[in-house]
Amino acid sequence: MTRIAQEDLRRQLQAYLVMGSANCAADPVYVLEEAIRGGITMFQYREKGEGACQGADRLALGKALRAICRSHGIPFIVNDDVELALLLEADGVHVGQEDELAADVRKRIGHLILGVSAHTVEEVERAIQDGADYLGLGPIYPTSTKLDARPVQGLELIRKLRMQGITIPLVGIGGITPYNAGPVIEAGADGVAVVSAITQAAPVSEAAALLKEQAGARANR
Ligand code: TZP
Ligand code: MG
Repeated sequence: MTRIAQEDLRRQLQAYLVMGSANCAADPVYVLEEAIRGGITMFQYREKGEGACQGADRLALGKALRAICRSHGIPFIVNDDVELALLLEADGVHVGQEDELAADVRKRIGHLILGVSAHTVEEVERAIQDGADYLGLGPIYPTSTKLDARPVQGLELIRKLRMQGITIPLVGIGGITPYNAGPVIEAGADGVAVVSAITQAAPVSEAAALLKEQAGARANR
């Protein structure tokens, strides 16, 4: 197997839902199904925070969400945990700067998709060298979902990277909604990753459809 082509990944990153049970008021299985019905293009299982499942429950929920993604052809990415990703036959893993080193993760996952969170040009360059397929940049806007998030960085880093000719697929995250997603794509991101804008929305499918419309319309120009 070979690594995913950048152009395929750019399309898949357009409307990226990131969540676990702690983010959902409703059943996470229902939330994911509705988000897919609305048009999300990629999913990350991020089972973290107060009230998150552990052990067998974490695995069981992962299996259920993985099966839904597989049946709809939506890439399934696991946050932080390489072992869980391999167990669930995930399409990839996403790690932050405080997690297992990206270069080590790349060795363990072979051709699978590797996403890395980065906050500076140096972190971006290192992640690329380490074998990242895409980078998550943020928080773009204020967020209350991730309590230990770095300071808000706005759109400057995305613009700067593109100005420097860095072409790796990029996704913005943090405080993004259908109403402020446009400028993230205009700055040079390939997509937007969201937690609460979809998991806390009613109806979920409509929020997902609006997000996809915003990210997709501009990305396809
Ligand atoms: N990484 C940076 S901000 C963030 C993560 C996981 C949380 C994003 O959540 P929301 O609800 O979309 O602001
Ligand atoms: Mg992490």
